[in-house]
Amino acid sequence: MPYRRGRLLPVLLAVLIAAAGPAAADPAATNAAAANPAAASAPAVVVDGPVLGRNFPDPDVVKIGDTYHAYATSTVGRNIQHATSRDLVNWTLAASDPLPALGAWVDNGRRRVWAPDVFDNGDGYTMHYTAHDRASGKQCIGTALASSPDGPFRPVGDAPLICPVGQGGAIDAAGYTENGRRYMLWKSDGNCCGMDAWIHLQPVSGDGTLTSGRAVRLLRQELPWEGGVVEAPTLIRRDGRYILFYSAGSYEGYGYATGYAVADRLTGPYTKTAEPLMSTESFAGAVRGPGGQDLVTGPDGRDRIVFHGWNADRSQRFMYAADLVFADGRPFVRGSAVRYQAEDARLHRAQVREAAGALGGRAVAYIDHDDSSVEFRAFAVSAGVHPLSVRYGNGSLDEGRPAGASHNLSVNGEDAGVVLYPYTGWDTWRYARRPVVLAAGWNTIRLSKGERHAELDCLEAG
Ligand SMILES: [Ca+2]
Repeated sequence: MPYRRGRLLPVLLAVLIAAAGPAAADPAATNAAAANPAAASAPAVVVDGPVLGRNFPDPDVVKIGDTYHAYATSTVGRNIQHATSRDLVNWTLAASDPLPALGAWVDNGRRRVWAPDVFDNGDGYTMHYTAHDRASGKQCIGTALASSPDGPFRPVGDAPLICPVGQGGAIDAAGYTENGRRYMLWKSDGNCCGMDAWIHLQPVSGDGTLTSGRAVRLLRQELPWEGGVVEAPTLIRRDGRYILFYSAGSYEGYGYATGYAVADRLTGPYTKTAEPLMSTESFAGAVRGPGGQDLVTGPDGRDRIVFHGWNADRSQRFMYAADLVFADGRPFVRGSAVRYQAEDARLHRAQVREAAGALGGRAVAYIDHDDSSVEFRAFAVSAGVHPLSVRYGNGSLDEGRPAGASHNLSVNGEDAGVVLYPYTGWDTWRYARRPVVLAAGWNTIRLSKGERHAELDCLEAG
C-alpha cells in the first residue's frame, strides 16, 4: 500500500524521537561515494578564480580594437583604475591614472570616485564617473573626455551631468546605444537617505556630455534578496528582448548579488526574476558578493560577464570573468548554479503541496509509487562535472526509527546512480549534494522513487 504523508507524522515523530534519543545514524554511504568515482574526484570548480587579484571594484570593460580596457573605482593615489588585456584573463595594470583631474563640482575633501563607464563616442572617448558633489553633499555623475582610452580624460563643464539631489543623488552610470541613439542608465541613490533606489534610463547626446530627454524609471528595490538596494545597471538586447542586469544588497557584505529583469520594450515594464543570477550561494562560496557587473564579447565572439567579488578577509574586491550564455531568453553564468523549483518540474504520479518551510512555499510530495518521478530541465553553460544540490525533506521511519531515503537519478535518460537523503524529519529541508555530469545546454534531470520516501523542494545545478 503506498505510503501517504500525513499531517500527524511530525507530531508522532517528535514523540518517537524524544523517546528514542538522537536520530539513528544514516548508512555510512555518502552522496559523494555513491557518485561515479571519476566524477567524484573531479574538482567542482565554479570560476577559475579572479582574473585580477587586487582591489578593482565595479569593473567597466570596453573592447577597443583588439584590446580590452577595464576601468574601476578609485584606489589610493588613483581617481580611477585602468587595466588592459587581450583575452579578458591576463590583465596589465596601467601606469597612470586615466582621470587625473576631477570636475570643479567635486568635493575636494571627499575625492573618492566610483563606478566609471567608458565608451567610444566616434570622435574620442567619454567617461562617466561618480563622485561627491560639493554643493549638495550627495554623490552625482560627471563627464570627462579623452582622445585615447588610456586617457587622460578631462572633465567637461563645471557641474555634474546627473545630480537629482531630491532623490538622494545619482551613481553608477552605464551606457546603452540603439539605432544610433545614445542612452545612459543611472541609479538614484535614494537608499542613502531613506528613499527608494531607482534604476533610470535617460537619452543623452552622442558624446554623453548632455542629457537630451527625460529620465524614465525602469525598476526599484522590492525583492527580499535585494536588501533594500538596486544599483549598477547593465542593459543589453538579445533576441528582441531587453535584459537589464543589476546588483543589489549592501556592497559591503557577502550578501551582495546580481540579478536581472526582462522587457519587450526599452522603457519597460521590466520583469524581475525571483532569484539572483549570481550570489555567494550560487557560486558555492567560490565568489563572495558578486556584483558591479558588466557584459562584453570575448575574443571567441561569445559573451562574458565581468564582475567583482570580495577576497577572503573582505578587504578587497577582485575582478572575475565568466562565460555567459542566453537560452530561452534568459542568461546563465558558468559556475553559478540555478535554482529550479520542484513544484515547477514535470511530475509523474507525485503532487505539489503547500509547505511553509520550503523555498517558494511549495514542495513535491507523494513520490510514493514505483513509477513516481520529478523531472527537471536544467541548463549547463559547459559540459562536464557540475555540483548538483537537491533540497529535500525525509521523515522516513524503518521499524519506528528514523531512516535514510533515496531517489534514483537519471540525466538525459541515462542512469546516474542515486541521491541519498539522510533523515531530516518531515518539513525540515536540507541539501543533498553530489556531482553530476551534464551536457552543455539543456539537460533533463529526473529523480524517481528509490528507498523509502522523501519530498523535494528544489534542485540547484549548473
Ligand atoms: Ca519549492
